[in-house]
Amino acid sequence: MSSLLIHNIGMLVTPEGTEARRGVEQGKVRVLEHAWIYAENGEIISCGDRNMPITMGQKLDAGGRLVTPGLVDAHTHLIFGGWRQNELAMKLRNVPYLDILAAGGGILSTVKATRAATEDELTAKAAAALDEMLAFGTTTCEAKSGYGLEKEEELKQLRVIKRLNKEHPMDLVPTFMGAHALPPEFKENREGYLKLLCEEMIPAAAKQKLAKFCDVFCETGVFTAEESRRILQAGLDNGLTPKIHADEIDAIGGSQLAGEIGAISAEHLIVCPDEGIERLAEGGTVACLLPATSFYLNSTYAPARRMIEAGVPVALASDYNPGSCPCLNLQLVMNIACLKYRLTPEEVLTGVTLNAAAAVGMADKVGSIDRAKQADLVIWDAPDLNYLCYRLGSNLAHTVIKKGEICHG
Ligand code: IZC
Ligand code: ZN
Repeated sequence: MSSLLIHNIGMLVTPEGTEARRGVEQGKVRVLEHAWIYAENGEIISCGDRNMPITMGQKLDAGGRLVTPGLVDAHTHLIFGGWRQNELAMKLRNVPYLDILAAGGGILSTVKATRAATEDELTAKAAAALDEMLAFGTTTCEAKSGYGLEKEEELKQLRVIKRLNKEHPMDLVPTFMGAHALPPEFKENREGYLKLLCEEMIPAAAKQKLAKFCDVFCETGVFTAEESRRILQAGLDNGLTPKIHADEIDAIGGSQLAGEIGAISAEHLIVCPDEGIERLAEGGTVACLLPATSFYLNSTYAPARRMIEAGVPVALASDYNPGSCPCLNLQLVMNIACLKYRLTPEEVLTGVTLNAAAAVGMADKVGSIDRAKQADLVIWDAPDLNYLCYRLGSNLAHTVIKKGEICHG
């Protein structure tokens, strides 16, 4: 048996429970001062601010620092070849994201680079990104395919995710996103690609147990709400839980569809209409908001406060991808969520831990410092949660612990 006792914690802050927190509950967190956490075999046994257990196992002095659950990044496009730094000059000339895509750039240029890369190359590149994420305090992350856009190429990306989940300390949750764009081969044949997705690609990903979720980019010029419904229904028929990129640039019915089809999460929601918020609340869908993308696209910000007021659980994620958000730092996401969404530090913490875990179906295992959850923890170079949300641009992760083992710091 291995055990770990973290003592001399200045402040322990965590949401509680195994389900997403919504409404005023999103802002209620447990706070313990002068605290300790005891873990055995990678699992949290207890925590408190008195009666510290006496143990012969490993001891770690937190030096009076802040400790929170490990962060959960509920939305990443982790696996890709190449980069898109050439798009920066276009952005500065105000060329819109969707125009770059329509001209065969954007996602489609990453598709080219990803198809050209071997599984080993994609694995090495993504592993380096995961190292960086861990160093910033992320201990679980969702990862999407979506730069293959053909059966074998999408399965290749999903196999990389599976391999990294085994080989890297990070927990990865795989999402099939073959419906990320219409591949160039099907430019004149939308129906052909929809059939391929629904009848071959989704069943293959599900049968090979390479994906847990099915996601679709519901957007002007990409997939319509009706096409998205068909794709997500095919996912459901094959045992994949729906997720949806909705209302990122245009509101074309994605958030309404998310609530109606019972998606576990809806992503972006930058221009989500009131009716969409209502459907999300009714469907119990987590709003997975990506504030660093709004910053990077120089767009407006999702109506996060209205969502919380309407009882929609809000999660916050990085959207790490080579186009609209080449950023994997969730600390920066937390800063932007406070300043631009006007969320409180407590609401933000819940958004990057428990609600993010719920968005990827992992809230029974990670996302809070609760008995029987994984001992995924971050010791921060910060005295309290306010400080963590207030400092900008530094990496404040001092020690990152994954399943009771120190993996960074
Ligand atoms: O590669 O541009 N929005 N998908 C939907 C993305 C951004 C990723 C990309
Ligand atoms: Zn995305």
